[in-house]
Amino acid sequence: MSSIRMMAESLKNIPWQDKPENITGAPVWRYSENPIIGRNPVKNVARIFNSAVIPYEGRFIGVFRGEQVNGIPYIYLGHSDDGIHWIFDEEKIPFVNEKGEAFMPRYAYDPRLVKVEDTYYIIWCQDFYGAAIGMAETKDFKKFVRLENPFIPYNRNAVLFPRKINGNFVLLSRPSDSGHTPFGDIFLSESPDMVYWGKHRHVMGKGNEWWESVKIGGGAAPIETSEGWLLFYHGVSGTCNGFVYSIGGAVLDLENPSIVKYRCENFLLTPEEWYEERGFVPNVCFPCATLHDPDTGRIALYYGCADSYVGLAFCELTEIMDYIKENSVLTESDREIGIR
Ligand code: BMA
Repeated sequence: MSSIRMMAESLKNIPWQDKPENITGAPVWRYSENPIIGRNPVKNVARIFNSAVIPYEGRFIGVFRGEQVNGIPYIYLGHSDDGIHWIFDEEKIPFVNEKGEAFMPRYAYDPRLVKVEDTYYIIWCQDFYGAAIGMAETKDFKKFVRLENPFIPYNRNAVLFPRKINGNFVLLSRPSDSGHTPFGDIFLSESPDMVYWGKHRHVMGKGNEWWESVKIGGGAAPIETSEGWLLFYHGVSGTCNGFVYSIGGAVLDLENPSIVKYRCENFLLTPEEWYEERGFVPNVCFPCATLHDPDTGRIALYYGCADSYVGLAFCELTEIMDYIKENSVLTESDREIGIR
């Protein structure tokens, strides 16, 4: 076992269960009481899934994809004492523009939530003449200021790094089409101010392995470690019955994160439990956030299940990094800095 350090604030109250004896394959195990969020969780919302959480003032706060009973997805705020039991606001997050006027997206889904310095950023997918990236910032989870469309369509799965790199904000995204995109690589973009984005680089292409052979997309905000940025992402394969979404793991270079240092050829988690295999869209494990604690190396991974539920899984930093390294297979485009 190596001893790898995680650069993050301590999180003593991270949700946790010890690893069961019977784990084979990747060292990632599900919370025994999954799913942690079931159907009809709040008034007028049929399903909550693909959602992100963060520690806040000694408790937890999250942004949740709520599929309304009219079928339109929106983002709702949730609060929790333990990261497992959640209470949701009945109203959608009330986004405003910089003048303080209401500025609601037509729809919003797959939110991520990342703190950089003293600001929390919410990033999601919305309609901007097609599927595109939406963004807002908040400092207090009371006022949510939307930033005007940062990218042209079509794009999804935007994931912000939790600190600036070489003075710039850094964001992963997955250029796409406006439908059930049958392709997709992860790219990276930089910005000095979260308004203007450029220096786009290719990070990772869809994999050679079956489970990620159609497309991939960023998942949880990368975790900074002494060996590089640990990224949980989703990989999609095509079957005669539709797409299957699994969770993969990679490690990106700390200062040049468009370079992939390690990429696990095996999935870390794939649909196996009833709440992953059965639901509105079967066979989906869709990672969106982690909670993590540098003192213990514990990582709690939040993932959407079958477009119907939220699941929680656990792993330990050194163990998961060792597994990714031992099973790493890199392609030429992984090793490149991603400029052509
Ligand atoms: C993707 C996104 C996700 C969803 C997945 C499976 O394209 O829309 O929100 O979980 O499909 O349906």
